[in-house]
Amino acid sequence: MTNTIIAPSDFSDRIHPDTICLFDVDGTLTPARLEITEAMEQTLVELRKRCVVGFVGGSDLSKQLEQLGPNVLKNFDYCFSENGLTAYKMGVQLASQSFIEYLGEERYKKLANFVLRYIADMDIPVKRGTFIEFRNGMINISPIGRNCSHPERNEFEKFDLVHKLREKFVAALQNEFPDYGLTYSIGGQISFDVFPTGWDKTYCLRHIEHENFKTIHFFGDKTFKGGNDYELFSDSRVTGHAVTSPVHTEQILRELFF
Ligand code: M1P
Repeated sequence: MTNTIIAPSDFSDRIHPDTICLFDVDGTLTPARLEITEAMEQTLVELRKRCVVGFVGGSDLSKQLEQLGPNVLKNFDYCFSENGLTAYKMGVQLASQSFIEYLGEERYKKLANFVLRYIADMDIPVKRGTFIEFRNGMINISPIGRNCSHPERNEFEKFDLVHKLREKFVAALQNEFPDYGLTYSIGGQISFDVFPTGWDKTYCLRHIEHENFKTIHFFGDKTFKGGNDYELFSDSRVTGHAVTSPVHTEQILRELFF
């Protein structure tokens, strides 16, 4: 891939073809793990007449299809799932790397065994299923289990705020696997993501650097240090916008583009 010369795309149908807006999903385009509103959908349709539009989420594509709708690959110019480790441009999948290729089966097995033992010893009010979700570019670890209900997820989040279960879990992993070169990112309510250091949301910029966009806007709600939007928000190539809700995102878009 490194020697391939990729020509910039023609986005000349846009008012600002050299501007791209990238959006985090949970808390920025939609409420956490919930669906996009019609108003936001309409805003994005109008925005796409003005500039190039993409999302960059920590979740995998299946969750983004639930939240952003079944036509997500058509409705966005760029779809970056798992921080861009699964990437689509105009509906066509782009080449990427994988977590298991990076780590190798043996090292992954040790990590998974440690995680499952750690969770088995955790005393929390509710445990459900899918404690490790294996994705292309990362794994996602959840002490309660990913298939808990929505009320259970909200309860876990409150419980974790008090007991700092995820923070302690991450510290234990850092201590156990100091040489694995992994980053642990608490981006949502019930889990944390684990990926090779550098494969945070800035990874998605690798897919667009040849386009030579003059302005790259990024909107995210977890832009504080330690949040999973922090690295992209503070990247020197990016104009970052910290938002507090999807409504806030729309408000900033109106000020910038409409
Ligand atoms: O997009 C933020 C996070 O959303 C989910 O987190 P949780 O289920 O804990 O709320 C996950 O898909 C996670 O990978 C992602 O970073």
